[in-house]
Amino acid sequence: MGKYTLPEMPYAYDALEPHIDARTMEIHHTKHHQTYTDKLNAALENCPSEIQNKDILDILSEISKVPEAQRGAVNFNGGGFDNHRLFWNNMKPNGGGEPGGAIADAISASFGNFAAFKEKFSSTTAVIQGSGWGWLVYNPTSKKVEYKSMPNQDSPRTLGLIPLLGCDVWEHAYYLKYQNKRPDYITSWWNVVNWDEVENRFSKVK
Ligand code: MN3
Repeated sequence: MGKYTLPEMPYAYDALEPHIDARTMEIHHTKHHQTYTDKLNAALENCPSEIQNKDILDILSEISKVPEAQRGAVNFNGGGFDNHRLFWNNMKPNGGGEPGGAIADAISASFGNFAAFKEKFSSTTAVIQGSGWGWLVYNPTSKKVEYKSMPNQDSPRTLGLIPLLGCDVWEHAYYLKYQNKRPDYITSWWNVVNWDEVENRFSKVK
């Protein structure tokens, strides 16, 4: 039994239909997320105890402290473990729409208005080469929310950024329903965004 276990889904696999199909959600959770979890545990078993005893969020934010032999595996699988648990929770059935409150004000301050943010997020995430994620992050240095594309499973935390909203654009996230049409998946994904969760994350970092 490793340190980390696969988090439970906060809703049923078919709850995000028709935007994200049940089969994709089931494979994504039970196969992909499970594999990141298992491989994170395996990589940590080969790390010194001072690494093993830290929380994965602290490990990711100080990834250079992981011994070089394990750093790649911890970065990839630790990022995959954390990114996906954020992803499940930053979606919900009957989501979408526009945020309110402080996160809405922060988005307008950084991007001009919500429509401009949505356009920037969608168009930039659509053209990520290969596999990766589009993120709305909080930058503690600038004290602003920003857009950030990340390759593979690299966590925004490894750059000192706090992830607020992530869109997984690995093909495994959409290929069964959307095939090569990543922009169509992203357009549909906005309908399941859980803005309450994004606002909740933002409230903790300010
Ligand atoms: Mn994924």
